[in-house]
Amino acid sequence: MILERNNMFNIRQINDDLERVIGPEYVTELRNLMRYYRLCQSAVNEVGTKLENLDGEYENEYNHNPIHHMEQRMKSVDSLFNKMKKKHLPKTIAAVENNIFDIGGIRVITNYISDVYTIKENLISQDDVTLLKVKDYIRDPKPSGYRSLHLVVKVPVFLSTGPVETPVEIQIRTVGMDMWASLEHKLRYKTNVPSAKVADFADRLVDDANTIYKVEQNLQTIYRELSEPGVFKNEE
Ligand code: 0O2
Repeated sequence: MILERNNMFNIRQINDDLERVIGPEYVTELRNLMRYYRLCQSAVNEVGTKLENLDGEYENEYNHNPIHHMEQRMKSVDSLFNKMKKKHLPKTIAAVENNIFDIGGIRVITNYISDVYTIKENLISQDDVTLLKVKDYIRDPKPSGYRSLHLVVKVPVFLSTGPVETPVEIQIRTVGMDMWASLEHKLRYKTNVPSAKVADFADRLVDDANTIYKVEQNLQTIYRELSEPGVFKNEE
């Protein structure tokens, strides 16, 4: 399993971006936001390690890797403040802590559909993991065709002053769902085509997402029939 670290914590970059967005005069707010970014980075590392351990355990016990690969990322300062603007929030640490839970994010790409739920159940059953939010876009896909299971969890980050419960967003989806999402994202945002033109293709994109889902269901059925019992605990 490969762990990719994208757009991770770069202290100077984050500091410069925060100064640019909220202004250097707000020294206390800057320091608090920097501290929060650091906490979120640590929380992402904690959850990443938990997921690596789970994958290793399944490999040992069942000769099966639920996780194909993982990507960790920190939300850019621009993306954070765009989201805050959309939600009409002030540029303060309190507003960030109370409303934004995806500064630290992990995307877990699984081999099979059922692995998505295996990962979820095994992770949230751990004593130091608190589940804050679940959005199941696999059982209930978005109108775009997007499928993924989104969780927000809190884990303790241990500082000299004691543990600080810190949120991490986890997006869990299969290889096929991820392939569709990354290409659809590029089609939607990265082409210079007007969005009305992209909208003409919406039905085809939904059809493609459904086709990929059916293929993944078939592959899972074949794999289940070929593999030893216990591999898929959370059948779809
Ligand atoms: P980035 O920079 O990747 O983080 P919230 O207010 O936090 O509860 P949120 O985050 O606005 O809700 O909404 P949602 O839809 O639960 O999750 C947003 C993320 O899901 C997006 O991140 C995408 O990564 C992904 N996503 C949601 N819908 C689609 C879709 O139709 N197509 C694709 N390709 N991805 C989708 P961002 O916003 O891009 O930011």
